Amino acid sequence: MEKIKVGIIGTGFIGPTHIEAIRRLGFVEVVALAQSNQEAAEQKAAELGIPKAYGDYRDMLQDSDIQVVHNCTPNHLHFEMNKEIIAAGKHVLSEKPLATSREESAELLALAREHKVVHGVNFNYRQFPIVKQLETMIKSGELGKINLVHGSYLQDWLLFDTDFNWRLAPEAGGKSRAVADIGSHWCDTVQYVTGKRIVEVFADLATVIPVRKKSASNASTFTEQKGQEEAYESVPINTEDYASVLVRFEDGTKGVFTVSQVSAGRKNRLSFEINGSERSAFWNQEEPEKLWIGHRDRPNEILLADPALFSSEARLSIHHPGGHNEGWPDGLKNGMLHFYTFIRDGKDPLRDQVNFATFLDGHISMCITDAILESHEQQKWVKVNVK
Ligand code: SOE
Repeated sequence: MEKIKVGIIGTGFIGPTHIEAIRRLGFVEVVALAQSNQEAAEQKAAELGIPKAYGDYRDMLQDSDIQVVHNCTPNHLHFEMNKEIIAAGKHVLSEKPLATSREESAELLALAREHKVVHGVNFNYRQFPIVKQLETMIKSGELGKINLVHGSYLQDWLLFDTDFNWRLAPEAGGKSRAVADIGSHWCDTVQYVTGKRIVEVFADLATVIPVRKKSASNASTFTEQKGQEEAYESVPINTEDYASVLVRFEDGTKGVFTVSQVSAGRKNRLSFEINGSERSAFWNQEEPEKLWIGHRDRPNEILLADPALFSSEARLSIHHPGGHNEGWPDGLKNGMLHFYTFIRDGKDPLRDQVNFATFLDGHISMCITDAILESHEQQKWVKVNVK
């Protein structure tokens, strides 16, 4: 059987992780990548062993060999590029957030449906094996009636004022940062696990570091900058480092979550606890193989594997940033597997059931993000308006 042929746009932190996950599937092959210029594209393609390199993604969209395109670019490019990918008749797997507003994500969902292309969003945490296990346990009533859902998604890679990345600037990252970047994962994962949608939010946001020092070099995600001898430019920051959000689910279940990118020691700690009438469950992405059920009576003290804390020799043997343990590549592979099996089996995106996050999930996520921003601005409960 012919392999499904894929093109990737963007090869920063996340693009290569898509390529690696796809390579773990036998029936899909990455045949091309696109970057902002021909030289960079050729260099990356040689490094990653990809046959074709495009200096302009629009040329790649004309390539009739390619059936599926992954959009792994910075957030502000998602909307326009996703539109063009769909218009070119390609199936699309987009990075989150799907767009930078709910108006844009609604347009993308409608367009993908109209063109009948398979559409996915990389909400990869719902693909962890144990998260799936918890979803089936809740569905079969093992936890009883779900009363409370609470947790957080904490990182520390933006803790120092010398930490800088494109996500900090609204022009590239969008008007929301921590909420859209990682709060979106938290909401998607708990909605998936509980099978309930978040319908109302009350939010409090903060920019803990209002001015940052931007160095001349362009730091990529999770790259440490502190200690480098460089000239810095002071840049005012208008996107949130932190948010706490009260949430109400469609059946009245209540919850709350905190997101932060300035929490020392927390690398990629997406965690949630679900309290049901019979049992509770707790999961923490940094210990992906453990699902806690029942009662927990003391805090963890764990030194997490983190390349930033390793010697330069040891660093060569660790392939993902701190907190991206064994389950992370597996979850990503599962997402690719479900997405590509759907395409390979010729299933209908308008009718057949999917087991990966689609543009509808990406749109719901944008609606929640917009409601959170509005709630913070107005200091009141705001309904999540999914149209
Ligand atoms: C940076 O905060 C980031 O890479 C997110 O953009 C990803 O979606 C998350 O999985 C890990 O952290």
